[in-house]
Amino acid sequence: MNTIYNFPVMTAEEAAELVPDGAKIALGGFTPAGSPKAVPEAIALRAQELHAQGKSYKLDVLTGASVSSSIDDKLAAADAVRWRAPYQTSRLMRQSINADKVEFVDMHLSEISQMVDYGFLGEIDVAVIEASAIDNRGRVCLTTGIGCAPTFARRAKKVIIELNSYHSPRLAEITDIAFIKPPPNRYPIPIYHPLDKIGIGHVEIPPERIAAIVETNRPDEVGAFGDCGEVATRIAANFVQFMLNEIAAGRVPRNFLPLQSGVGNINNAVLKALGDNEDFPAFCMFSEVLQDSAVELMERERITGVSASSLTIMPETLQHVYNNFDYFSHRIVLRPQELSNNPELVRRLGVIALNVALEMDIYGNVNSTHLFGSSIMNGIGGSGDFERNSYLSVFMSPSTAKNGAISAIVPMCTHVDHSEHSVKVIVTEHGVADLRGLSPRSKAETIINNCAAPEYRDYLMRYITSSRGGHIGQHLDNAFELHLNYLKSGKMLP
Ligand code: 0RQ
Repeated sequence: MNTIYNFPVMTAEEAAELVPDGAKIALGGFTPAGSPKAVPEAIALRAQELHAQGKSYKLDVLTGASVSSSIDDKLAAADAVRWRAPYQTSRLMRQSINADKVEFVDMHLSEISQMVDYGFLGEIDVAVIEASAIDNRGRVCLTTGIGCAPTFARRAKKVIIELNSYHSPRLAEITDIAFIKPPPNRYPIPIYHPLDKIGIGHVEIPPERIAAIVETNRPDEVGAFGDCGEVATRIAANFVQFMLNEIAAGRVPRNFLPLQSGVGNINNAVLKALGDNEDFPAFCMFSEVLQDSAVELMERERITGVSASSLTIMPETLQHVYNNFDYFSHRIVLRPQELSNNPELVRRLGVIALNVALEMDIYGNVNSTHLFGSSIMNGIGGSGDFERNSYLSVFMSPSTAKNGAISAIVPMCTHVDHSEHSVKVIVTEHGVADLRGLSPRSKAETIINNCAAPEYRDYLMRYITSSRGGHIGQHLDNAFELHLNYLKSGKMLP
């Protein structure tokens, strides 16, 4: 058998055989960035072969965040998953979860490492992590997504390493790995600026636990964003104007505050709009994902630096970063998600949190995860880590979905991820609802008048004026009338 520094080198298929039926596996990476690829694919194939022979084969799969959609797609298609946590973005995995074929646990991403450390999630049998380099003492440089890989590598009984020569080992220069001690010995985290580093650039794995090295050469599966679209551009313009007003009023410092931005077309449009508006100060980011638009804005010095858990950027953008590493290495820090999403840091650094909602109600509660109360979309991801603890928590959404047949603003959310107590600002293409200091009744009027689609405003206003009163006006008999209408007729308004 080939070896690298005495560690056995295997094919992905051979390594997959180290993962027995019923095992709990933990995959490194964060989003498609840095997620292992060859071994999970080989596991999916092996599951199909074993099932064809009438044998059982199902795993519990823990990750840091989402992984490449194709990985979750393949594992779901192979019916290889019994339990999955904490976040996913795959169409097939979502279908399996909603068909009750996979037990899914939707969790705050900042909590995964400590849940593993405290033993709340049981033992990890095998960790699979992607690395750009390894040495004879088991010191491993990770690639583009840090996520929970350091914790998984530390806690798993066996570790399989995908050694991916596609990536630059210089990534270690921007990687900052540190562990937080468990209570009662947990001290404040000494990060005072998003670019402060407090750890080391590699993960240390006891050599005897490295069960296999699988050599690969594969880019991350990060797809391109489409054109932002008119609605996202209008949402972004509304947000930028709101922030400029906040700065002018002295409620946000002139040099701005660190920004967290979720992933997707709307967030992309906001970053572009902030970057293009010369009235807006250059700013830094304390976020979980660094996406393509931030790279360009760093080069234009509109973004001064980014702390994140992953470089979720397209292969050509990543090559550009590698080719200009001396420039970017001073401007990017990649951390474990326990630090990138840490509530203590989010509160102390004064992060402005910018996330997207599926549905918002007139009293300011937000649903990011479950359609019609039941079907999961992706999961809460990191949105709760930031939103609950931020200086200003902002939720954005188009005012309608499905060509206007659905209003994103409803009397009562069918599922609540972010409550009215934490949500401060709502933005749609129609305007901004600033909810700070407003009573429930005033919140409802502001959200309806400023943010709801015009064709839904009368219905929503009637809902509050005809309610039975109390502190929060509700009708328990028709709070979900719009949803029921849609399920019956394909339209919320008759
Ligand atoms: O349906 O796919 O059939 O067209 O839901 O909607 O508008 O494309 O959603 O891609 O912007 O994601 C909240 C899911 C938004 C995401 C969510 C239908 C709509 C469409 C998807 P189709 P969009 P986006 C950073 C922080 C939680 C995690 C998070 C998310 C489909 O932002 O997962 O914030 N957030 N993480 O037509 C019924 C409604 C609907 C609706 C939309 N009200 N009712 N259907 N749709 N609104 C990332 C990490 O944590 C890593």
